[in-house]
Amino acid sequence: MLTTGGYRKYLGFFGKRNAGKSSLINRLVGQEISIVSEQPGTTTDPVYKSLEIHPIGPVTVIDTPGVDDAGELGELRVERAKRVLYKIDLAILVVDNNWNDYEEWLINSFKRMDIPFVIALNKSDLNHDHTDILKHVEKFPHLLVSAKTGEGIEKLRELIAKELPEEEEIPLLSDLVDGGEIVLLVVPIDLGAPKGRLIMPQVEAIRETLDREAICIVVKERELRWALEKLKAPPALVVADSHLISRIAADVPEEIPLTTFSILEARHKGDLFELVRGAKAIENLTSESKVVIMEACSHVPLVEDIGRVKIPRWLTNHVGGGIEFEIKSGKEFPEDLENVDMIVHCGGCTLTRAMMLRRLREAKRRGIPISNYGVVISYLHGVLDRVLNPFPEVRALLEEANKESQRT
Ligand SMILES: Nc1nc2c(ncn2[C@@H]2O[C@H](COP(=O)(O)OP(=O)(O)OP(=O)(O)O)[C@@H](O)[C@H]2O)c(=O)[nH]1
Ligand SMILES: [Mg+2]
Repeated sequence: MLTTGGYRKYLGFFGKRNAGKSSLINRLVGQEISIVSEQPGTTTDPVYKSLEIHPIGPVTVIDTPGVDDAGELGELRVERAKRVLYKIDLAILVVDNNWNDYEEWLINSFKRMDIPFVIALNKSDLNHDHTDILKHVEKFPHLLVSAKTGEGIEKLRELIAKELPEEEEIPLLSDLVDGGEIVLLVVPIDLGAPKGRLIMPQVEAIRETLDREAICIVVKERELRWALEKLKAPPALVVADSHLISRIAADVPEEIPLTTFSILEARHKGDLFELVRGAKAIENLTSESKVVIMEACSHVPLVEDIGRVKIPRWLTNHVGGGIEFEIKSGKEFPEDLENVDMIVHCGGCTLTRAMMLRRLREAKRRGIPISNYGVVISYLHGVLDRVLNPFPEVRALLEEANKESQRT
């Protein structure tokens, strides 16, 4: 569905200075991408390199500057390491011949942030006595390697491939309909619509319906009622544009499953459950709150731009004024998110699923509730429950979370 680039994995290499992180990376990828020297502190800034490693697939390896020992946990370096931690899918902890607070700190960070990791005990050619270190690492995936001789490198590649989390592929809608059923798409052709074409989620929805051997009918909102009257069988699913959702919800009989393109995208590209949970934070917003509107691309804002104008207006009306809004655009996840009470993210049409999940994870790690345009719009229009009806698994998770929060 997506190009493999969408599933590019980020691997971060950590460890003390001189442990051999850069050497190991070069050996692992078979290229000299990072400078190696016997001088501790050779790598001073994270080094990024994207490439393909068999059998892992497309990856970006990140070499990080090492830290000498626990006493030298310079704040800057810790900050830098953390910044890398936010990005990665898996960590490789490179250990030379000693183990102390720094390794413990890293392991605890990986665990706390839910980052899978492997431990490479490097410089096996030097025949260090590893008895003591093995005690610390035996519970975790680990192996002996030598960046110098290449010993264990093939096994390390295999171990990384094994420990990397599986990328789940979630369809846009093909799991919601059966062959022969009708999917009715409601597509507005207004000033916001691009000239002469449909937008990606609409095209994808048509394509998935066809792949499913179901029947796709596309109408504008004005023809919706007419189409429903003309159909002999009710549609198995109606998908509408978010910003028309309250009007369309009134036109579509309650028993017909209805959702929005944004909700489908939120599930396909991100984590619908987390985004819905994030939307509940709206109830805690006050006139003192700060909300960040996050756009993944820097498009030229439209006059009635959904993220810059409409959502701030609706949220302000809902809370009764005073909210401070800040727009942040670009592919990098912003660092300065002090005192932010909520993030409302765009649909992420230019992002891959992996990128979107990483952004959700970053917000979560900072304890900031995050939702997206589509979910927030449905919430503010009072139709969120209805547009979530087609997703019983998400509703079940929400109920579970609700019970959990009542218990505590
Ligand atoms: N004998 C032996 N030496 C190694 C091995 N791996 C790295 N070295 C040596 O260890 C030294 C440090 O290697 P680097 O790869 O620069 O270490 P680093 O962890 O990237 O160090 P910083 O960038 O300073 O944090 C160099 O002199 C390497 O040649 C190994 O497997 N065996
Ligand atoms: Mg280095």
